[in-house]
Amino acid sequence: MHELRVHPNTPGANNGWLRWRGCAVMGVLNLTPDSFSDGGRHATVQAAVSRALELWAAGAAWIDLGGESTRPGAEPVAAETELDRVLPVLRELAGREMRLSIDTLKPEVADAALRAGAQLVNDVSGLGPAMQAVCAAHGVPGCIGHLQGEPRTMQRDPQYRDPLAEVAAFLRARRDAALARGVPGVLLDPGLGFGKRLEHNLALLRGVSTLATLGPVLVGASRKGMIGTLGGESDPARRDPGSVAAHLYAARRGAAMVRAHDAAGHVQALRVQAALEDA
Ligand code: HH2
Repeated sequence: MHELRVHPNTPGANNGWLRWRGCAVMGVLNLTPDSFSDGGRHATVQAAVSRALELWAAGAAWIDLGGESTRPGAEPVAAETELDRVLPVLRELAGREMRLSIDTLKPEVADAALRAGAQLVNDVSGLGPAMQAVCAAHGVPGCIGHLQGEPRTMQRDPQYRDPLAEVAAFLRARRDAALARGVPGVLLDPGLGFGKRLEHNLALLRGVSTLATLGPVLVGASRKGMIGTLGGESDPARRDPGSVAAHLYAARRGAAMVRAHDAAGHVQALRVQAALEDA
């Protein structure tokens, strides 16, 4: 059983807690022109809303909306640009009994998105003090992602002595700081591909059970370079089967949630795996 303390108004919450069995799916909804696998796919509010409804109907536990690509080499965008992409969609989705997450590095974007109806902050740069303050003020949980460096340059020469130990120490320290500051709950994400070479990503995936001793773990391998390398597929949009394989592995090691573009495929695969393990 996994649990996350959330705002009491979050759909499905019981006395301010979400509890779930097995591994849940966070569906990706990129509202960017340049995301590495689905940039420009949801360019109108109508297209984005209908994709969100599709992800939710497929069984996603959260819909993760993002207005800035964090792919390796991506240039940062202004907060206003990000908000122009995200807010109209959030406003359409708010009040529909869906759980909505805002994927952003910027506290001001998170703040505006939470006002517009999001109930979780997903920060791949680690939920630092300013982001913790936003989460605490709104009474919402945050996802703490580990990132070495910054998106523009993070894949140039990442270095670790012991990736699992270093990422675990970071996540533990940030978890403690966030909870002490009044953030109600946290998800812990090793940040696959965020300043990591293949060997680092593999060490972290193999170490999910260690990370899971620290709290609910979210794993995001969907369509990333490691899937392309391991699976021999250069087109990111064709990496869903390999993404499912990596995420099933993480789920067996205790991941509480996986972040996926193909939410329907992941929900189906996780259901079959759970049924086989229960049998
Ligand atoms: N990966 C991406 C974006 N957000 N959030 C979490 N918590 N964990 C991840 O691994 C993660 C994330 C990158 O994927 P995507 O959103 O598809 O691409 P882009 O950054 O190009 O928009």
